Amino acid sequence: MNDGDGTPAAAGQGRRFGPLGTALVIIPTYNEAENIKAIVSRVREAVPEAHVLVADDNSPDGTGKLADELAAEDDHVQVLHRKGKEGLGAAYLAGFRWGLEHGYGVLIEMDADGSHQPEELPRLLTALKGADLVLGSRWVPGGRVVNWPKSREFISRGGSMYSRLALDLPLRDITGGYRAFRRETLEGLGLDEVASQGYCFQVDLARRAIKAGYHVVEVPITFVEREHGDSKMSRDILVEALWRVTTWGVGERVGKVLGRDRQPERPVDTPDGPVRSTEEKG
Ligand SMILES: Nc1nc2c(ncn2[C@@H]2O[C@H](COP(=O)(O)OP(=O)(O)OP(=O)(O)O)[C@@H](O)[C@H]2O)c(=O)[nH]1
Ligand SMILES: [Mg+2]
Repeated sequence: MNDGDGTPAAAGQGRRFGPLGTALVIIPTYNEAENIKAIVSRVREAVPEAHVLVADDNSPDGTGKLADELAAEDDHVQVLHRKGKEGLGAAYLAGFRWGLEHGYGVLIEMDADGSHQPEELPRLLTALKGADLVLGSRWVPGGRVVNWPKSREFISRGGSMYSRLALDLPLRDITGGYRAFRRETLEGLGLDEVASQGYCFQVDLARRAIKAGYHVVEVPITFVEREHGDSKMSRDILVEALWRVTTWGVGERVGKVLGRDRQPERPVDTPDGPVRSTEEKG
């Protein structure tokens, strides 16, 4: 399921995937005034046909206003102004809903701080032609991080490894936030129930995609540490993620022992593209 170089393998082989449609790059922002203009212009250059949605939580440093200026000059740029800081997960969920309502075929997660390089977007999109979900991955062969202290790398690698084991997921980078979803995949994940706090958000989306039987591919990326602005990562976010992942893992194991384990829903191909097929329907 996870071949590391973006080529379809295992679960995806033999499946026909529908055309991708227009892509929307969603960039959540909180105090990214130093970064927003550069990141949007890099996205526009790397994938000129894609649209950009900046999801700003009323940043005190005026990021939202700068984004408005970009939107006024460019009809491929939109801004979603949110009332106040509610966390990255909530901003993405609002961005996903906006993108689905507006008919986009691909929804992409990307940080504003330059850690996710827009120049790698074409590779993610190429991989998505043969997948339901593509994860930009630091921890598959060819993936790497630039300018990260060893301590940060240890926490990130450890967090992914712990999630992989606790949740039995065949993925190397489970907490990463550079991702491309087909719209049908997001529609099938049950966004209303996704845990929206901190790193749990990314783990929960990946977990739901695998459990639902979607074909998830990891593509190596070079993750670059932010140069400008402040990190929003905190100890509380890490502790909460650890607690949630443990709770999910224990819940799944207890479910298995009690025989409550459900078969995964599997997408089946039709001439119109992948469609959900569920046990209950039959
Ligand atoms: N809308 C919104 N965006 C947020 C919020 N928290 C973080 N973000 C954005 O989410 C992205 C990732 O946040 P970062 O602070 O870079 O988190 P990180 O990558 O784990 O940490 P560093 O790279 O060390 O800063 C950035 O674009 C942030 O501006 C929030 O509460 N609301
Ligand atoms: Mg960052």
